[in-house]
Amino acid sequence: MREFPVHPSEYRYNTSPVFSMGVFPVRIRSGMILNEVTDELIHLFDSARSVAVLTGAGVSAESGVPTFRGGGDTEIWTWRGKHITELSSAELMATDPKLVWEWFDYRRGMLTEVKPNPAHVALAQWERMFEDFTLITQNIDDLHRMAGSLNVLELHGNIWRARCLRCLSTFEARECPIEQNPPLCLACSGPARPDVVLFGEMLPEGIFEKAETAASRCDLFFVIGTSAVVYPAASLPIAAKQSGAKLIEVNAERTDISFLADVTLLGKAGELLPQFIKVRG
Ligand code: BJW
Ligand code: ZN
Repeated sequence: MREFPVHPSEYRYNTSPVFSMGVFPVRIRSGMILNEVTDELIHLFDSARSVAVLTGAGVSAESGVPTFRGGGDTEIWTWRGKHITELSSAELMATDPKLVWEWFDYRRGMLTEVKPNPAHVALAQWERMFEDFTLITQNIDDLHRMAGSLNVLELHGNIWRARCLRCLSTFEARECPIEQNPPLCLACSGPARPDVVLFGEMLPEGIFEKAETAASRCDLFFVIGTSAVVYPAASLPIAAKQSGAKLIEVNAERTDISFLADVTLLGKAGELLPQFIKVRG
């Protein structure tokens, strides 16, 4: 196990109310960086009453899904020399919706071969271990559900759904490649778009509020495989921490949120998450 100082707060013991009330009878120092799940962390996990998790592209990296901004030794999405902020943008949707469909068709093609990895599987198991458990994801790839997670708050939508631009109804659209660009709504035959949240667009109504409530209510919040630069998703670990939750980050490298985490677990999510539920020695 490697452990080294990263932040002055590491030298102080955390004295948050949650700790002093004795909910977690273990002492985790703020700002620790670890590269394996220690007995203390397992104890913290086992003692939690309410757990919330925010995942990002890194959780699917070991399934072979490229990330958006890299990190670890993962690939980054590239397509026709254009940047993600241009391709997945409200602006392109308004000016060239056919191109946006081509971009998502390409993405869907890659995803048809992809399966959940041990990180997704572990999170599906966690859901069954806690009475109060909320899985919030920025990912649109559906891999959490494929792994068996039952309740998933998809902040940025789902790549396998389409949304009608005329009547706004959403429907499952799994054909790949798409037969018609744009695909037509099953209810009103209007043109549909991918049911995902592009840059500059609002998140689906109610979903973020549910995520925020879970973040403010939980006593343990995990932020896993995200660079934590895209808002409002990146505000959730901050809200959790402000409400007194312990914050555990799991990432291949340090991120913008590491300074706030009680513990940053550096490594691959697929190797680290199963360690929380491994058979106790
Ligand atoms: C591993 C690993 C392994 C690798 N194990 N780890 C406040 C402040 C500043 C800006 C804003 C703000 N509020 C709003 C904004 C604007 C904007 C924004 O945040 N911009 C920032 C980039 C500056 N936000 C929005 O536009 C949002 N809408 C909004 O706020 O509406 C209100 C509004 C409307 C209009 C005007 C103003 C306000 C919407 C954001 C939607 C984001 N959509 C995307 C695309 C979805 C569709 C698609 O897939 O194409 O969502 S962008 C892209 O980034 C995608 C992701 O979900 C999202 C987050 O990325 P993520 O998951 O963090 O991935 P990476 O690649 O960045 O990180 C991977 C991490 O994994 C790395 O850290 C690696 O180290 C790690 N890793 N392998 C563990 N094996
Ligand atoms: Zn319609």
